[in-house]
Amino acid sequence: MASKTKNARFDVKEQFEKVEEQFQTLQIINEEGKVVNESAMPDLSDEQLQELMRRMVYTRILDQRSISLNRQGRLGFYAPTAGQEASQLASQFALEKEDFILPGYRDVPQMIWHGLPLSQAFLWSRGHYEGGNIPEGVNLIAPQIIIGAQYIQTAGVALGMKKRGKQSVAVTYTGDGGTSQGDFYEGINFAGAFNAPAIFIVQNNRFAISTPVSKQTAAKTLAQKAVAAGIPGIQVDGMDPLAVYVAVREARERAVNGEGPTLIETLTYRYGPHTMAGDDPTRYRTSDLDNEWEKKDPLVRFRKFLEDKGLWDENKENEVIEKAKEDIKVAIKQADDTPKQKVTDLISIMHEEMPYNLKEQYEIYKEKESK
Ligand SMILES: Cc1ncc(C[n+]2csc(CCOP(=O)(O)OP(=O)(O)O)c2C)c(N)n1
Repeated sequence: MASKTKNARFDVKEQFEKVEEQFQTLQIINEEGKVVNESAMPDLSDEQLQELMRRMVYTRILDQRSISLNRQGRLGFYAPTAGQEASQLASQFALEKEDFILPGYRDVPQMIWHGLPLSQAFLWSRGHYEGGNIPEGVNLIAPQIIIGAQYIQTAGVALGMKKRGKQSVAVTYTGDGGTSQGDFYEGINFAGAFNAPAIFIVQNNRFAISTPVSKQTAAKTLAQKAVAAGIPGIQVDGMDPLAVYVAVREARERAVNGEGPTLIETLTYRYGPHTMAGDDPTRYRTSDLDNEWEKKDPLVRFRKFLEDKGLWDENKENEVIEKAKEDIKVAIKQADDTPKQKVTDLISIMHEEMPYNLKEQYEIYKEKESK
């Protein structure tokens, strides 16, 4: 009897380990920009490859300028993005305009490339209602600050798309810390149960503010959390834009073909602080770890890959840098020129039809504002 129990325990462990071991990291181009997985190469034209690089360079400049603008007091909340460009931009690049993005606070770049004007991104950072007043036809909502909460909303949006017979997907992002939230599990489970066309992306940048992922969970990968929800999960090198693109593109194809949701973990790193509110990364990250991830820089590796193909050079890079700087200058001026917000503005964009209790408040503020 005793030996049977022993064997049974051993079997459980073995079965579990087999599942964990299946989550290998998908990589297509390595740190040197060399293709290591030819068979997984996405079908992208030269122009598309260049466009992806352009967006990554542009976004790195936007990050640098946003940090300066924040320090000058010209922006409010800002969560730095350098290091996460492949994870953020290649995932958005794999989507179509009709797909719906439910972002977290660090996902402003995806919003911009999905159609949000830069001036509105700046206004969102300032807490101005116009920042959350998403233009008609741009399929996204303002970023969620409550970590993991947008996973639930995404399951709902995806189910709504399915019920309306749309050929589109709902996509959301959270960080490694977000995967410890109850909302994360509820969202992926619900989407799995209802076979909803959702893509759940976990940008594992190794830290939830100062908490390392090793203290966040006993799980070896975050992708394996998909198993409990009965949906496919994949871990990709989040510093490799092509690996991210392929994983999201294939998840999208499966979703619109009625094959349900996917969980994608991108292994990435944020080079800057958590936000500009004052955390000091040197207190929770070693310079050795920073150096290790600097070598994986998505811009450096993609630049090498494109240069080897004769698709990128210094002139092209400088053109993008100048364009980004110019756009930012114009957009921050537009944000500055936007009239100060009134309480009535905020109330009037909240609902399609204003509920009676808000109508009362609206009238009170309208009266005050007219004085
Ligand atoms: C439900 C909830 N709990 C706590 C917080 C405070 N908080 C803000 S960001 C953050 C860390 C999030 O880390 P992660 O999910 O890894 O995302 P990252 O910031 O690294 O992109 C925490 C705990 C929050 N916003 N929401």
